[in-house]
Amino acid sequence: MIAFICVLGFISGCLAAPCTHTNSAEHTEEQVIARVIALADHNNDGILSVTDLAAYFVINFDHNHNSEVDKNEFILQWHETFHDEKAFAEHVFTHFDTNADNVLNLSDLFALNIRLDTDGNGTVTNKELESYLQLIYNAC
Ligand SMILES: [Ca+2]
Ligand SMILES: [Ca+2]
Ligand SMILES: [Ca+2]
Repeated sequence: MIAFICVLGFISGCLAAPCTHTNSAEHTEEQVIARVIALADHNNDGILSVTDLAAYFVINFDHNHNSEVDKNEFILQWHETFHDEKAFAEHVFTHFDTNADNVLNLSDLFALNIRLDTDGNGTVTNKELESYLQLIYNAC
């Protein structure tokens, strides 16, 4: 399995940025992913709008209330909420920060929403978010 992931290294970042998923509360990847989805899908309707993503990832992660989430804010909050180690939280941040300016804000979430909508039907389901998060965890 690891060899398979590394074959995809150019896509997954396996060769470029090797890291491991270590969780201080010993939560599995599946448990963390389920928790992310439960928290992000605010009204629990199985659909993740940009508003849902912003309501969770910006409002809860923005510690200094400047309407965006810098890398340190994201790493601290992800680590605190999901107990993934900080190096792994940074790995997640680099996927969410679509324009790679080290800040997560609405423009990233709009781009992320399009990226998450893999069947292109205009809405993002919990299942689509789950698949994307699994890719991030597998790319680690
Ligand atoms: Ca902030
Ligand atoms: Ca950004
Ligand atoms: Ca979709």
